[in-house]
Amino acid sequence: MSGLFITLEGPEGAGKSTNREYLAARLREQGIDVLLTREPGGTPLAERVRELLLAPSDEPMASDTELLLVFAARAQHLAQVIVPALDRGAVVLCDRFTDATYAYQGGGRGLDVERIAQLETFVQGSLRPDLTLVFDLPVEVGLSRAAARGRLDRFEQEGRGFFEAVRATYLQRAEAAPARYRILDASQSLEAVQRDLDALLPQLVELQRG
Ligand code: Z5A
Repeated sequence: MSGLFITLEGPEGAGKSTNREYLAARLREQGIDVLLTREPGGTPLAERVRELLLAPSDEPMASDTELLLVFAARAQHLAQVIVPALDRGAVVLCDRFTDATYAYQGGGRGLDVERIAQLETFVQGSLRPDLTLVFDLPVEVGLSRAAARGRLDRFEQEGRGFFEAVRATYLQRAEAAPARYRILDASQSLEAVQRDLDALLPQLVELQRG
């Protein structure tokens, strides 16, 4: 695979969706082929799995069911979208990927990290992101941004402790493998976050050109 796989991560309301468009536009200005996608989702079938995962329901979803659905959607997304794009040499910008599984199902739900790692290898083989941008911000700031948008999804209905664990997991993973992660201060104004992304751009272009 000759492309570059970049993932965007962070807790609720961190600005990933807003900034992925910005980053894609900056990279395209450099003549780079960019594929913008997201998880859970990214293909029609995986988007249907996303609906199952996000819709509040009277029937509680077992944590193992949630974990397996996340990886089922990922297997489809990899086969249909991510791997072909990397094979043609594109930059794949993916809004959430397996770090989110470690953060939400591992940190938030308390599932065994070893089981997540086994599924990661089963579904992805040796494929891992080349670079992960973590949009970090205090939990209360992210939750208030998410709440301002209106109706809450199944994850957003969790309590504050869940999101503190999610945030802590992202930061621990970034600390454990600093070469793969860049932490951005997402509590700043949008203009300031985008200035930080601009500062990263030469590095991303260089990584892509190899
Ligand atoms: N999930 C999982 O459990 N396991 C997994 O393996 C995967 C995912 C892959 C996906 O939902 C859910 O799936 C997610 C984890 C779980 N949990 N939830 N919920 P999603 O993709 O819809 O949710 P999200 O990723 O958290 O999206 P989000 O809440 O929309 O956050 P965001 O994309 O980071 O933020 P945004 O939409 O760009 O911005 C939120 C609002 O803040 C918006 O009104 C912006 O205009 C505003 N904003 C953005 N940046 C700023 C700044 N800098 N200042 C002020 N206001 C800002």
